[in-house]
Amino acid sequence: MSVQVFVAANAREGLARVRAQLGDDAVVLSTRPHPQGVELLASAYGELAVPAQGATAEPAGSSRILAELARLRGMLQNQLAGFAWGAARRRDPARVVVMQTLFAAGFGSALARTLAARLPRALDADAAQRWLRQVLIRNLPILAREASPVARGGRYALVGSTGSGKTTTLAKLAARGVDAWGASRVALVAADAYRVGAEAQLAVYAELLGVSLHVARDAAGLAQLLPQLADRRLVLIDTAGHAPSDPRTHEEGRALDALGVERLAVISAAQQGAAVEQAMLRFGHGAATCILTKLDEAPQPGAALDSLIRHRLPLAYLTGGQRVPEDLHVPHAAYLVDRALKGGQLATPYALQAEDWPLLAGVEAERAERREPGGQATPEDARSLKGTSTLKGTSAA
Ligand SMILES: Nc1nc2c(ncn2[C@@H]2O[C@H](COP(=O)(O)OP(=O)(O)OP(=O)(O)O)[C@@H](O)[C@H]2O)c(=O)[nH]1
Ligand SMILES: [Mg+2]
Repeated sequence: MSVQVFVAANAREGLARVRAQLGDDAVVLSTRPHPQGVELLASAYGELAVPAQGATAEPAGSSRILAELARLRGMLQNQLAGFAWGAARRRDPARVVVMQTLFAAGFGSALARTLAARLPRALDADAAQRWLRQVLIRNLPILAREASPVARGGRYALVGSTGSGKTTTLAKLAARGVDAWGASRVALVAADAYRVGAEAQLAVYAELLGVSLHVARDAAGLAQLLPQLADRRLVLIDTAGHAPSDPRTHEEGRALDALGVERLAVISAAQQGAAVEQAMLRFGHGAATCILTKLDEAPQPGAALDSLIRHRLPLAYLTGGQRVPEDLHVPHAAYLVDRALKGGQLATPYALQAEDWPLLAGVEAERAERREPGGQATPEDARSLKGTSTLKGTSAA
């Protein structure tokens, strides 16, 4: 039997990886917390039969005992997971409903656990769902309309991962800016010196909108250009997309800060949770506000909402399509939360199945066991819980 080790941020991701690599009928032998989240030992179903025909070599005595111990440990953990799951469902069905709803909608485990722990006691499942919806709505940071970049005016650079929708969104914002301030008071700056055709893409929009287009090859060029645009109420700067891990992301952020240019983080909602989180860490920190793009392509925008809630980065706009300028919207918390929770009803191979829950409960039980007396969070919890300690409308139950 060949056993493979999978390390993932949470049990759901781990299970998805196990299934993707070993097939839907893969068998999870054991789980345990890991500094990066959770470690799963799994094997393909067909490989469970031991040993293969014709195999004659007996494993050495000590390794056979170790292998047997590992097998027993896995069995025991799965049994305990089943008990923990059954107990949690009997003891606290509403909390389980909250966790299930959030996981199904793509929210992450740190927020799901925090909210489940703060659910007021004695609520039935329906009341728990209503409470959850209200808490999410209250905690989703939405920028006030009068504080939006177009309403306030200023100098803004759109920053974000490659292809997140920066240039298209810039054109949509420019159209709003023309409505608010007039074409002569709006300027576009092409500062994407990397991508072939980036400037030409922006030139098309500038011509359509009747606004001026300027080019800045680097920070020095931008520093020279900005004083010439002092009479413009809205200056929108298109930057090159980078992968969040690219070191240029930090350098460019610092250069923009030094020039007094505010950053608008453009983050696609149509990505898996880990990618949203990475983009939020790299482009969201230090940004004035955030724009979520590609909502029309996001079956489960819960991950993006989770990241906004934890990082408390105010959301200024949403985009839900490629049309300029139509597909730019002012966000409404209730709409977004309802849309995210609806995403949980989708049947996809990535959704947790009924038989996966005991496994998750096992990981949770083991995590709880390692907490300090008095309910202190584990180091992993502490790292991933950033921002959730200030959740509004919840108190530890
Ligand atoms: N479905 C959908 N597509 C979008 C949305 N916003 C942008 N796009 C599309 O996404 C693709 C990339 O958009 P760009 O605006 O060029 O993205 P970018 O971030 O400027 O890309 P780089 O400059 O290459 O980093 C284009 O095909 C856009 O039409 C949106 O809200 N929904
Ligand atoms: Mg671009």
